[in-house]
Amino acid sequence: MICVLERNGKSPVPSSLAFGTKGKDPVPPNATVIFEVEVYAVSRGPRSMEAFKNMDANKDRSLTKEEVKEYLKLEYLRKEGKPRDDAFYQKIMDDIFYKNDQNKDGLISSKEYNIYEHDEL
Ligand SMILES: [Ca+2]
Ligand SMILES: [Ca+2]
Repeated sequence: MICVLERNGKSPVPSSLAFGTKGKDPVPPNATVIFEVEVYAVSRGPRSMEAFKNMDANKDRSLTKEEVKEYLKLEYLRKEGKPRDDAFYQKIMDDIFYKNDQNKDGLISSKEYNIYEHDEL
């Protein structure tokens, strides 16, 4: 099991920790393997009011599901240069609401968002 500490970008892994002296097709022996790490969700990035404001398109200090989803779409398009399918954003958005929408009114207020500011997410 390789623990990748770097969240973003590429993490070089020495051959001793990767496929070793034998290699593993298509990795040649003693190769240093670059694992590309996918960023799972915007919600796992640094949380700040900055991000909240970016998501809050109409500036009413609460996030609707549509606002969060639109933000995810833009973020992934920016990062990956191509859109994902709708179900992908839906899943992340559901997860964000599950964790943040404490009173389950379908909106994330700035207060609800801040409660989890110290969360590892
Ligand atoms: Ca809003
Ligand atoms: Ca709420």
